Formats: sequence, structure tokens, C-alpha cells
Amino acid sequence: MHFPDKLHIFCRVIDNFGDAGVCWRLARQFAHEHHVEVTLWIDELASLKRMCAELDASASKQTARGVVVRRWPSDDTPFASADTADAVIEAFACELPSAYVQAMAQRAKVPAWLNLEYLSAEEWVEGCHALPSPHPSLPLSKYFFFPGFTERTGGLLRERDLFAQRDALQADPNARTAFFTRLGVQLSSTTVVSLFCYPYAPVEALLEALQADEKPVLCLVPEGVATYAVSAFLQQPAKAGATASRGALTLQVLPFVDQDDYDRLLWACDLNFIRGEDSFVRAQWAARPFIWHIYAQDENAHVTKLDAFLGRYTESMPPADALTATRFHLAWNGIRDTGPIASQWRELRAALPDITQHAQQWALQLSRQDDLATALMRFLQKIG
Ligand code: TRH
Repeated sequence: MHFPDKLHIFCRVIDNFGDAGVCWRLARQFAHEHHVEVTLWIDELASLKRMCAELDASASKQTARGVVVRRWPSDDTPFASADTADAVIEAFACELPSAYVQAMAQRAKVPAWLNLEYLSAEEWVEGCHALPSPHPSLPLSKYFFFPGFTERTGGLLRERDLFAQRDALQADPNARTAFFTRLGVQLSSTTVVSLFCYPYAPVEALLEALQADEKPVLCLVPEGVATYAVSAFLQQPAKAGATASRGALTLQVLPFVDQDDYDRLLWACDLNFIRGEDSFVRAQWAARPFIWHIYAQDENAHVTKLDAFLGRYTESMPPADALTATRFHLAWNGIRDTGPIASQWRELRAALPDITQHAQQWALQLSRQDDLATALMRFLQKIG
């Protein structure tokens, strides 16, 4: 028997693009690879539209890329048990509408229900992954499902044909050039860097370091990212297409592209600055060096999270490269004083060929685990 036939994913956008980005990717993968009837309930269609232009941000119900996309129900929306699904994923503790939960409890067979947690490389994740939490008053249990970097977690989002598509682009210089041309980028530099980070990253210091590089560097920044530092460098508004060169650096603003093109951008660059959760995972699949700007959390929880990831990521690197990668991450995230970005950049630059090799091995190693959608399907079947 195929289970689930119908899956509902609920997503509330807290800020930025990651919540919508993860849910959208997952919904598409369930529909395409697991042939499940998927509905994504989301409260902020505008964020999702940035990643999928064909969506209508004002529609309360529409279908795109095989997924039914519905606006988050208002508080008084009634639900009958037939309106619920066989399996329900609540993303990032977004809390389902209470009428929906009541309707779930009225089904003859209650839905398999889980909360998809944020990604972390910390060790405690293994102990909490897949634990149930019984509802205090209804005959329902919600399970906590953690993505992660080890077999004892839910794994990472990875589509079946992702590596084949990546390899095709990376192996074909014409395909890479054609992709850049489509984005309005003329390739003239030896090193191409993409830059996606939070506004408080030391972007000015990075741009200065890139200007002083020995070889030409092209830095591509999606529109809306680090706008202040980018427009200061460009001496014009940071709009898509704007470009300027100084020293070794050419800086160009790109349009904010859809998720599939963003993947291609990561595959096509020699180094990617990424942030948050989803682009962080995609950069790892790109098998290219990356620098992660982690989402800052209260009480410096993100520092522990970054340390945990760097511990895993650099474990099999030669010690000197591990130190370089770690120090650059700390400097970029403003954690502990590891010295100025300029000297960190020179070290990172010199280590890039080695780190590229490591990035390839890392992607391969991670791909040996089940991907998140497959792990979720297995788990839903087990509890359903
Ligand atoms: O936007 P983010 O900072 O999202 C964050 C994180 O998810 C964080 O964990 C969460 O707590 C916080 O939001 C609320 O970064 P992230 O996760 O990388 O999401 C960005 C999404 O945008 C990702 O799906 C890729 C997509 N994207 C495009 O589709 N096109 C683009 O041009 C760019 C730059 C990104």
C-alpha cells in the first residue's frame, strides 16, 4: 500500500526565505519522486514567489510544480476530518490551526503527524530524533523529526537527480558560460564567488580583501543582499545588473533567481558564501568550498551550532586547511577574534584548491545517507 496518499505541510514564515524554501523544496520532492498528493499551507506567499515566479501571491489556492499551494487558514476556518491528510508535517514548530488538529483526531485512522525541526550538527539531535509527544487531550501523537548529518538523524534534503544535474553543468564549460550569460554575467575573472549573507556580515572588509587579490575575482550578489555595502562599492543603487570594478574585484548584482537557478549558481561558482539553512545545505551539495553565515540566535546558541558543524566538516581535512576554514568562518560570523578578514582571505584563497577537493568528498560522504524526503516517507509509513 502506498502511504501517505495525501500529505499536508504547514509552514509559517518567521523571517527571510529559509522556512518557505525548505518546505517548498520538500513539497516538490514528495510530489515528483514519491508521487504523493501534496498541499503546502503557507502564510506568506510573497516569500515563496521569490523562489518560484509562476506563483500568484494573491491566490488562496493554486497548483504549481505538482504541489497544491494554499494560504494559511484564518482562525475561524472550519475543518472536517475529510479535509485533513493521511500525514501531516508541521514545519519548524509552526503550530497547526486548532480546528485542523480537532479534525485530525476525528479521523477513523488518525494521521501520521510530525514536526520537522531546524537543522543542526549538534550531537544531542540523534537522541531527540523521532521521539513522540502525545497530545494532552486528543488521541494523537506528534513526532519530532530532525534533519541532520548522521545516519541516526533524518538526513538532508537532496533530490534524486541533483548530482547528475550538477555534474553535467560542472563538467561542461559551455553550459556554465551559457548559464552565466542567461543571468547577464560576462565571465572575465578566474575566480567567481557568490555572496549570500545577513546584513551584519563584514562585507565591506571582504570586498576590500577581494580588491587586493592577486588575481581577478568576480563577486556575484543577489539583489537585496548586503545592500548597504554593495551599493557603497558600486556607488549606485544595488539593483540587478549593476556592476563596478576596483582593483582585482568586479562586483555584480544578480536578480534573485528561482531555487533551481540558485542551485546552478552555487554549482557554477568557485566559492559560495551562503547563510541560514537551505542555502547552507545546497552549498554542500554543490561540492564547492563555502562559507556559512549562520542565523544568529538568542544566547549565542548559533555559536555552538556553528562549532558543531565545523567540527564535523573539518574533521577529515588536513589540519592546516581545517584551521583556515574554521578561522574564516569565525571571522565571517564575528565569533572570537581570529584576526582581520584581509589576512583570513589570503589564507583561504591559498587553501581553495585543497578545500575544493574536500568539498567533493564531503558531498559524496553525505550523499550516502538517505535524503530527508525518503527518510520522512519511511518514518511516516512506520508511524502511519
Ligand atoms: O533566508 P534565510 O536566511 O532563511 C533563514 C534560515 O532558514 C534560518 O534557519 C531560519 O531560522 C530563518 O530563515 C528564519 O536562508 P536560507 O535558509 O538559505 O534560505 C534562502 C532560500 O532562498 C533558499 O531556499 C534558497 C533561496 N534563494 C533563491 O531561491 N534564489 C536566490 O537568488 C537566493 C539568494 C536564495
